[in-house]
Amino acid sequence: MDAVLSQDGLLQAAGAVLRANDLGHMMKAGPALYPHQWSWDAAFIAIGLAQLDVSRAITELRTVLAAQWSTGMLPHIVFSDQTDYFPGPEAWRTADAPARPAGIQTSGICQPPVHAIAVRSLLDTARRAGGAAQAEAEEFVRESIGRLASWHDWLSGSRVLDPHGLVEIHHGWESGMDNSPRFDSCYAAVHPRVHYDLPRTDLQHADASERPTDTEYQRYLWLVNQLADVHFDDALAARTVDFRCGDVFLTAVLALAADDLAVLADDLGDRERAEAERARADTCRAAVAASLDPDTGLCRDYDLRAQAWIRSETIAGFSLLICGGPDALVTQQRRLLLGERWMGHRSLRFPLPPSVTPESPDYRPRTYWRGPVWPIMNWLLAHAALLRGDRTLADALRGPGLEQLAADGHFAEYYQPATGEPLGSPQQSWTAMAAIDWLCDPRWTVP
Ligand code: 2M8
Repeated sequence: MDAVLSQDGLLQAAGAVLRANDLGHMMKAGPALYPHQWSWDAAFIAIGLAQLDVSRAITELRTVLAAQWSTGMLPHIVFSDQTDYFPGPEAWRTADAPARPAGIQTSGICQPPVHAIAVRSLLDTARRAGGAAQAEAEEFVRESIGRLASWHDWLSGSRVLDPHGLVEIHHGWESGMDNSPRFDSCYAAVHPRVHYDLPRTDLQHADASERPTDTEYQRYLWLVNQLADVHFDDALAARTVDFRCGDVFLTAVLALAADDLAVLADDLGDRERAEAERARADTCRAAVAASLDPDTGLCRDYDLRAQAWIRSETIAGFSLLICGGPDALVTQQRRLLLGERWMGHRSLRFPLPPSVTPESPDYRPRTYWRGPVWPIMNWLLAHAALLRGDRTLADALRGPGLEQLAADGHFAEYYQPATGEPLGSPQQSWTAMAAIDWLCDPRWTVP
């Protein structure tokens, strides 16, 4: 499909992607490369899915929430019965973890907490539709608020050990931005003492130049095994695992999600929970603002093993534009994002932010989270801008974001910034969701 799609054509094609990836109770993140349910993908997908079918969107979130661990953690993968993905359930050894959910196969780590954002968005969409959809969504909010609250409590309680108040991660996969240069220094300290067989199923579906290397996968597996050895116990993991990073982006997402959970709690008349979530959002936001690098103007992650701030020029540096913060800092970040190192870079096919600035020595325009443009990031930045009332920035992301998707119709996982070449998994569910939400939700076009 190479002709530029009309908006109607784009919407039809995006709906077809989700129908094709649908396993009934969960959406595959991608048709071949990702045959299971990923946690933050599912939350994003539910936002777009609600525009088409509120009941199906609720099912998606129910599947995520049903896999919650007794600690409160939502695992990063809920496995389907498909077998062609590595590392699959046996590599995770979660059967030995006391906190795992009964009867459901999951991984043992988390991903960014987009879920309350999804539930609130779904509720808004259902209320616009009214009738049975609204009643079902309101019932779902009552049903899910406890699980969402314990998810957030777990993140703040068990994962904020970092003195700077950032949520701590124990694997790059927890960040969602697996091989981003954000984590190069943390991974440099990960020294596998075992050499693993790597059935790289991913390389059957994407070119090796677009994926992490074998050396990176050896480290990924080593960390999985270190965590499995302590049965994914958070306190033990913090003492033993080689990788400990205060994740500024995940912290910003938690702030945004806590704001939304506060709104949902208010809606149910649960003032205590609403106040707890607002306090959490404030704490997270303050930590994100405090991470700002005065030289680059970007937010920073913190390497807990080396006890050092990490300097890298990645899209996660714009975390203040995700969660909001002091006006002067938000204005400064906004200027930077629209400027010539990022959305205004001379090399870009579409004026959209690459995952790493092309000015960085770490920039790899075809390689996964090391350079390509990710439509889901464009959607998230646009969503956050709109919440802040910054329609100009939201439009600057949505307009070219839709053009990029209409130009090839592949709904790629990511795109080469300079050429617009679709990369990674085609027909990626969350990319389709971005198109659907941008085209269907009236908030994008009605002031
Ligand atoms: C990518 O991550 C998985 C591992 O979790 C992989 O490469 O196999 C990341 O982009 C992650 O953020 C995403 O949730 C997942 C599925 O889309 O793919």
